[in-house]
Amino acid sequence: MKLFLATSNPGKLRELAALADAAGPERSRGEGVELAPLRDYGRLPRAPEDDASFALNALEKALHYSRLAEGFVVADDSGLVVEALGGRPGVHSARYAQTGAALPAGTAAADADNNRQLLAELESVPEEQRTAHYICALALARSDRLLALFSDSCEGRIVKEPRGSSGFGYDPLFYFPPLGKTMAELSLPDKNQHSHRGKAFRKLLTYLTEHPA
Ligand code: ITT
Repeated sequence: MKLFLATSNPGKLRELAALADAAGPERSRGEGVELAPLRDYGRLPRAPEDDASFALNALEKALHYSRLAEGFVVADDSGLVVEALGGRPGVHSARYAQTGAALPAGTAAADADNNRQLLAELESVPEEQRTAHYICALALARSDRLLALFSDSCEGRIVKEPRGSSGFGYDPLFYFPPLGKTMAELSLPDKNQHSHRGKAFRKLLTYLTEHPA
């Protein structure tokens, strides 16, 4: 079964592709799940992404691209929620640095800019109050019809200096206590085993097994 991924984020694509490979054919009635980037994604009109929740954004994205492309479309909306910051960056995780002083107006936020912004905002926050979690919402749609929504989270803490070079986004700052490492110090299979995205994707696989096309 083929699923088209509506994302421009190479980190998400890498992780989701590895998750589909790891699932193997036995997870979906002998067919296997094949993921492919949405054709001509860069040339399609962008989906609105201005909702107040990850779930609504994922649903909007999946629905939008399912109108423009053939087949099953999966959209991922995800981000980092930091308790001491009242839930920020939240749904604005990809462009967090644009909201602060770290970037001149109109400049796209890179991961390093976002991480700098996060460290600056948490500068005076003590370790025990630096709790955070990642959230991932995955929506499945086809031909202008929403089929399902899956979401999950992953709990951690924001460290004071970046560590590790794997992963993407906030991973060098996101410490995962059960493994004693930041997400950027984990191998891809280890991150996928514990991450918000890995857990949400496995729910999607279970759904596909139970609802064969
Ligand atoms: P698409 O909308 O094209 O999928 P995007 O990067 O704009 O790409 P989002 O709006 O969902 O996607 O924002 C996700 C941001 O949240 C991402 O850019 C990271 O900054 C952060 N994020 C999400 N999952 C993460 C993860 O597993 N590790 C680190 N950062 C993550």
